[in-house]
Amino acid sequence: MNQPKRYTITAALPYTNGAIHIGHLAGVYVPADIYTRYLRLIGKDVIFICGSDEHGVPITIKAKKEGVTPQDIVDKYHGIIKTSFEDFGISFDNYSRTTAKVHHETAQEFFKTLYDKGEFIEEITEQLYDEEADQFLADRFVTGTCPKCGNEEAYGDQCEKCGSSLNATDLINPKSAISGNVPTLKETKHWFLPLDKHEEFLREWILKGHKKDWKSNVYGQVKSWIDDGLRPRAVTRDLDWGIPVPLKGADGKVLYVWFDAPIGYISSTKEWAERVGKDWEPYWRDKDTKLVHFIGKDNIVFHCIIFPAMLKAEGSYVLPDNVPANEFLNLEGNKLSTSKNWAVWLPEYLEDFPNQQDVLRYALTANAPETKDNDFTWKDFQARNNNELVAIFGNFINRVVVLTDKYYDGVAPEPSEFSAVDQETLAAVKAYPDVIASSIERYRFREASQELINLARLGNKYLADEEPWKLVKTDEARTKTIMFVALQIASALATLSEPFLPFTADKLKHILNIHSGEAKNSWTDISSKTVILPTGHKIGKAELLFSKIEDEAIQAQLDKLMASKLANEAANKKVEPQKETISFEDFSKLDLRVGTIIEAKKMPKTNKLLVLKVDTGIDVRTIVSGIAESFTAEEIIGKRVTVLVNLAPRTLRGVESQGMILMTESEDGKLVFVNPDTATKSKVPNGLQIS
Ligand code: B3M
Ligand code: ZN
Repeated sequence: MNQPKRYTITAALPYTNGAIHIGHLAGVYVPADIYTRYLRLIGKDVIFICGSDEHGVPITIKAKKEGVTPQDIVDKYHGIIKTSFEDFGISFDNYSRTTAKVHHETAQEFFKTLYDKGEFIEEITEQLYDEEADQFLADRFVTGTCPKCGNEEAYGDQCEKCGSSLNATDLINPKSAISGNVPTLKETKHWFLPLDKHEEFLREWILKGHKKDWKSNVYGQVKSWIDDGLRPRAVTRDLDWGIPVPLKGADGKVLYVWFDAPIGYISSTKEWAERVGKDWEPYWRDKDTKLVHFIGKDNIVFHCIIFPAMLKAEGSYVLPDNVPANEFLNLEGNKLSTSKNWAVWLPEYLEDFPNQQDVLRYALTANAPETKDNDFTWKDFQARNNNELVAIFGNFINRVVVLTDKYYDGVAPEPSEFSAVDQETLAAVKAYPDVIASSIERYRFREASQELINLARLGNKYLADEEPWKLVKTDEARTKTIMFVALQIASALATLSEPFLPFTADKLKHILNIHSGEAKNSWTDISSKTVILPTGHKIGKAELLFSKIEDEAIQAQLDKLMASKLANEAANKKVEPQKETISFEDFSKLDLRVGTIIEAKKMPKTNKLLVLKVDTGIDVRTIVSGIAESFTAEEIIGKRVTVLVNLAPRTLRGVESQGMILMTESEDGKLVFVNPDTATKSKVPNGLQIS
């Protein structure tokens, strides 16, 4: 595309069935915000569009679970999510919601246009049905095995493991998420978008058009779907929560959430235009508009195949120029999980780290899952803050401001002749806007954030090498020149850090007193202006930009995570139902003895079995026990254990086992020995001897 006239930047509409966590920020919203803030800083006409995705089965499931209406659920989480985005400086021009009237109208109009153009296949097909719940099963109302990758937790519309988009009837061994029953099949009418009809267009547009600047993880997924062959997909559902299908005879049917949600970008744009008195159409219908969708990898098929096919079929819209989807972020080695509460929720983060949004923005950007899944660890978070933001960025700024204040009462000094190092440094500063821009324009935000830190590193090194604090007594002219150069770097950081660290940039502009006037700079000013911060300019007082994060604060987060893991496991612990009742006669046949393990070694070629020599008090015998994953051979030698001695011998991997060591599970699910209190002779009624 030639130089775009304007940009429409969208970020995936978050489902309003829960708060948002660090994975959402890392995957979608911080990269989108960096890109948009940068475009604004270089003077582009750009809109940043998002909103809450308020339809879909997950919301109705949550409402049912909490005994409230879906509207209650979306009202609650729309507010929480919108506030989180504001708190973290995600600078949308408009954040709407798909229950808004403008969206219902826009989505219904879009559907009607396609219907009137004959773009749908209208068909009565057999769909999965839950007789007990008396409702059709679609999307997350049904789970089963993915026919593509074998994932047993695939949903009716999508497999989150391989990303495939599915029709519910594709699932192997489907099970109703409502009653748990096996669904039956029942006829119902739906409208299908014939994706196969758009295959040639998609091939041409993506594969032959060879979206060279599309990320390889995105291009690869799309290519494999197209190569697998595209099929018609139902764009309506038999649900009571969603946007009614605008056709006669479609009572009780709503638009499929993934049909209506992407249209939410358009309706949110309309809402914005209405509010600011602008025309929305150029942002969606002018071929000189660059449309970019920021999403997570699980949304690729909807944004690269289905929505473009819809836009193409409708005929009046531009197509996305790029869809720079990120991979997933994990947390401390495990997949982020809302249901398992294995997450760092944004509201909670702010409680524990008040006013430190930029630290999280930076840590998530520096470690973003841009090309592969990546792991967020609290240790890395602490290191990014302490070793980079505090020790490099903050330390440099603090020294510049304190010394300028101390030597010149905060007034930028007049430099004398620049040394070769000064000239190299100033030249390097002027190159940074393009260096950082080059990474941002290629959606490489990790790389861009490191270039920003390199600029701070340059400043830190320059001061450390030039040591103005030593020269100030002997060479005033040189000291003034050094401080002048250092102030240029500090001022450049205030502008170039804004996309990444908006709160810090604002604070730094306040400290340097460059919010307005001659010293205020645009992105390109940093390269083009001879002087970025002029002599005579009076800066403000020093304030710390970042503060060190102590080990205790990190340990507290790790403890919190572990506590929520245990709580979740306890809450979801499946207690095995009691086995069938046995008679006392049966029970009295058991001969339990207290024995001592006198030898233990691993069974070759298996991870589960230990071969034990146990002194049962009757004899020393061999017992094979499946405890190798919970105990090492060394640690159990000498242990007193409860042994069922009259169990018929069994041969396991060629070793005869003559009895069984009794084990049970502790509260936290760990395997433990059934330990006798003390080794005393105690007669239990009817001769059950525990000795
Ligand atoms: N709400 C899925 C998600 O939150 C969906 C995105 C819609 S973007 C149009 O991952
Ligand atoms: Zn799959």
